[in-house]
Amino acid sequence: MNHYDNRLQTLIQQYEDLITRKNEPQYKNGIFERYKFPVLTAAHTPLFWRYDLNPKTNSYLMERFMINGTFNAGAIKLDGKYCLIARVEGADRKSFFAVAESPNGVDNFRFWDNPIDMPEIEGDPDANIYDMRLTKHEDGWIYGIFCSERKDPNAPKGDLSSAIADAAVARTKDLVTWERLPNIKSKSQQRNVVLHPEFVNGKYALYTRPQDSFIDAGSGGGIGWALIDDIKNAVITHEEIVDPRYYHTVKELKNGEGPQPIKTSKGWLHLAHGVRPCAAGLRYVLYMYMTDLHNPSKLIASPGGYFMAPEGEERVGDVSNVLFANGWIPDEDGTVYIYYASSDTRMHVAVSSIDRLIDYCFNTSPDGLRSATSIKTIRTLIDRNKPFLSILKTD
Ligand code: M1P
Repeated sequence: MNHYDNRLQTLIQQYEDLITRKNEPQYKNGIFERYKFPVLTAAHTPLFWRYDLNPKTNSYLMERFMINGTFNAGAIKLDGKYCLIARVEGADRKSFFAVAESPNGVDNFRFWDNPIDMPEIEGDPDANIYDMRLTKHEDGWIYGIFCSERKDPNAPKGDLSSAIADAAVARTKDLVTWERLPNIKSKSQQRNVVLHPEFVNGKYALYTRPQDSFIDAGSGGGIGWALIDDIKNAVITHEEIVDPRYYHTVKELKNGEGPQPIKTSKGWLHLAHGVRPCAAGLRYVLYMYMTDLHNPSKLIASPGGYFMAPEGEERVGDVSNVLFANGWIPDEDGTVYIYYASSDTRMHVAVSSIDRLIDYCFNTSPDGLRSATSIKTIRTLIDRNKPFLSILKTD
């Protein structure tokens, strides 16, 4: 076999081994089970996206389009398949969206043949698009709300970094063909905007994240809520804060809504990310909260601390010390597949259930904001455990 054929056989074998590798749950805290292997990495992207397979024009069989990472994926179950719309980032730093589907939600994710051809807005093209949240709305459409980034036209000469984040809207029925709607108009920059799946008072409702600049949430007080008259020309006129940021919490610096909330008999379940500053830079963790079933902007449970934080290899990547989630799938039997990205590099899955997540939200103490309140919480637990201590004895 010549060099080309040899390399091709190796690549095909490695690729199929990776895609078909069985994933395994890891049991730890009882709240969820993380799965051992990432569900999507750069190496999961099809060989025919990366290689020119013609031996005449690529005799060395080199990559012609390099992929840097696959992360921050929206998620939805469609026609019985677990679908992720991943943020695929090329070596050129540009992101685009692509669907990968799995028959069981935990492994065997395979990308569809073509990335999504997301329409641009005429006359105002995005420099970069990423982090789609998918909402199957009661109006019958599947909406994707994502960040549309462009260079700040008002940046001083020589400033090549200032950028503007807008919330972009597109809709589809099949994840293949997308209708792009105008970006959401807002007085501040917006990222991490999520469409609520139901009408509220006859209007579309958004979870928002007002921010002073591209990176800094600044005076934006946390995760907001806004009602929208017309999704085809969405304007945020009034925002109220649903889940505020606080000093010395996991969401001190900023927070952002994760996937579309899940409706349960006890209220709406929310997954979000919280960011705090530290000597190593920014630390992104996931946390949960719940809002009222009949008033989704009213906070009813706010468990303190993080729900998930980076562990092991999750800690390292392009932007290290980051967990970020914008996709989860509640199954018919109450199982919840939580898709999360680590360090802006790869996708993972953790599995829980609606019942366990509700239990977690209502039975984890809120952050008391002081060391003394944490001591009180643990002392209360120790006291309640006194009658049960004998069950921990091993002799
Ligand atoms: O690099 C970590 C994350 O930073 C941003 O998150 P936020 O909107 O909260 O600032 C986003 O760029 C996100 O994509 C990224 O994962």
